[in-house]
Amino acid sequence: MLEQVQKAYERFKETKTFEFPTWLYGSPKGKLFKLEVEDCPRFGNTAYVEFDSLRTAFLVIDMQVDFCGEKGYVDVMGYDLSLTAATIKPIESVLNCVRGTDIKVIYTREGHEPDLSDAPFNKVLRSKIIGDGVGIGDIPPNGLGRLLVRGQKNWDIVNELHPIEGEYIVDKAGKGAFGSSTIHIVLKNLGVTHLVLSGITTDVCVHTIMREANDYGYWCVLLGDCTGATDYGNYQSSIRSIKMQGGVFGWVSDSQRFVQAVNANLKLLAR
Ligand code: C5J
Repeated sequence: MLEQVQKAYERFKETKTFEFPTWLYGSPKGKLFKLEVEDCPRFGNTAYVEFDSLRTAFLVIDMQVDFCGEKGYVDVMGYDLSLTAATIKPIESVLNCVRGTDIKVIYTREGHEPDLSDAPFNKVLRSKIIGDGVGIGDIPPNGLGRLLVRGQKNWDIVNELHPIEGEYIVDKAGKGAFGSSTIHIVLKNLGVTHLVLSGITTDVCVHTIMREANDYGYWCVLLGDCTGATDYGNYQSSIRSIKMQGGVFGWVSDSQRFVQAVNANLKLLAR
């Protein structure tokens, strides 16, 4: 391990690139491409992460009406929806770009069984208190359905970003995904090593999943304009914390740089 780290370190000094580690994963199966990332390894510096397209997944985390639409869970809690809804357009632009390449698209959805048998009591109670009597499992006045309950309209992914054939959906009851969903086996079966993350909310589900994936050794890049929190300060500190310690949870880039990298290298590859 340390010999390989030394070699990769020497290469990084020459290229400013976290190269795809063929010693670990074998030869590339798709096409290699590089993405510019922010402030790495020190604040103010730029670096690149190299991906193998066939081992890359674009993760769209919890882009459900409940987190960015009217009469959803976040709306009922009284937060400013524009902060989470602002992510829809940039995510749409990335989806339009990766569809038609060999990059996989994986969605997650947070939600509970109708009988709430998979919901922690304290989670449901706290939601009822912050929602002034309307919490998880309840229908808000003139609402679309029961908050955060599977199968309800408000639990669905927003229309603009709806999955299409060939894309994967992972359901989870918690904020993270690795503890209690099929995500890990799906990623393993697909041979994914590198994740490009998007979705809401930055400081809750996105950060939890990024931290879990990072601990399992996935190479994680969060697209900063494709994620939002219920509080702008929390968004900012979540982004900053990823970049501490030389990238303690991975890297940060944005939709424009990612789309540019994909378009320059992968367009027109058959799925
Ligand atoms: C929250 C999520 N914020 N998807 N869930 O409760 O981040």
